[in-house]
Amino acid sequence: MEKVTLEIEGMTCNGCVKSVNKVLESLSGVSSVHVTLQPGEAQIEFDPNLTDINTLKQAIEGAGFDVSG
Ligand code: 9UX
Repeated sequence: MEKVTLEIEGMTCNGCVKSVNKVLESLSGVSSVHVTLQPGEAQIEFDPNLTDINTLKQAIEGAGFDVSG
């Protein structure tokens, strides 16, 4: 498993946090997700054979947020 922390812009409430959690958990290859509002970020554990950081970023952006790091 590989771990990454992505900085997320645009989450303003816990509903947003839940949305981001949900889209990330639904991706194949993602084994653990921890999203926080303050700071706005997601800590993700994933299998690099099944997914990659770009896919994770695109899922977050598809949910309506910006990934800055
Ligand atoms: Mo709360 Mo976050 O209504 O969009 S989910 S601001």
